[in-house]
Amino acid sequence: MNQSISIIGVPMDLGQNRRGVDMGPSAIRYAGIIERLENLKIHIADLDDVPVSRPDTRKEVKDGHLLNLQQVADSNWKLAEMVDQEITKNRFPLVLGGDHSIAIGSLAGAAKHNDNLGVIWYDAHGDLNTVDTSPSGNIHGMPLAVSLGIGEEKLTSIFGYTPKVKPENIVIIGARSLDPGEKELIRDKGITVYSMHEIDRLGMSQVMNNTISYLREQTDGVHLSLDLDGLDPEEAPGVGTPVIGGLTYRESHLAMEMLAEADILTSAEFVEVNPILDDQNKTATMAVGLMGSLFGEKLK
Ligand code: HAR
Ligand code: MN
Ligand code: MN
Ligand code: MN
Repeated sequence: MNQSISIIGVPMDLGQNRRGVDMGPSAIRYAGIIERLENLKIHIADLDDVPVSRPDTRKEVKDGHLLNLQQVADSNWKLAEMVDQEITKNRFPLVLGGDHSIAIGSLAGAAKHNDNLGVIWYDAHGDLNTVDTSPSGNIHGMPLAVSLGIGEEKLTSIFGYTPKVKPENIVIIGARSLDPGEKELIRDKGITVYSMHEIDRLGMSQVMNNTISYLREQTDGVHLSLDLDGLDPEEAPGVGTPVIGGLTYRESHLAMEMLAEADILTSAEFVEVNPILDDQNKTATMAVGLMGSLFGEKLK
């Protein structure tokens, strides 16, 4: 893996309606991400956070059904520019959220550098809603659809091109809460999904072996988008939309170690850490542990 990492914080909480997830990047820094990676002899540059406007907590700003559309679009455009710049400088972008709407900008910046960018979407959710299928109007439930070029034009057109990814280059891991419209899109587009059902049947080791060998064949770079709500809320309670029956820390840790060994990633993001809903920064600490493994920490 690239041994120069640029950390980009995105204090975004406008893609959903629970406050506090904008403090995710601070919580992850406070939990020691910089020191943890520096111990691995990785060169770290901690860049400034992407500017995000403050929500008006007294009233909802809705564009039709979409919450905070313009502000989410503006921040994602800036994030795309930063991710693009870091990759151009041959540095690995590690993006810290913030709610999952920021994957729109991460993928827009990263996919510019690949014809066939692979995406590992590690999440309880599919984030494949559009303005028509979304039950909530929350953009954090839409970034994967947006990156496929489906949905609101102000989002799909970010960074001046669309689509960013192809459906056959996506692997979703950990899904257990999919809306009807998302299931339909998964079927229509033939997107690979390892839901909790397949993970229980095959085991994480087999799931990761399949994912890695498939993406290695199929793609020319891979972005990991890890939503902490993919983990079980008993272990990782600091998330805005917890879903029971999730992945354990042990399974996730194994997945990160296997990705480190496979050396296929070209960018990554860790999202949805909400310290207000957390228990003593446990979820941010877990995120830091996972990133340590992802970047090559070994037990022996
Ligand atoms: N599917 C629901 C919606 O679109 C909930 C999405 C929850 N989202 C996230 N992203 N935390 O994974 O509103
Ligand atoms: Mn904010
Ligand atoms: Mn998500
Ligand atoms: Mn999620």
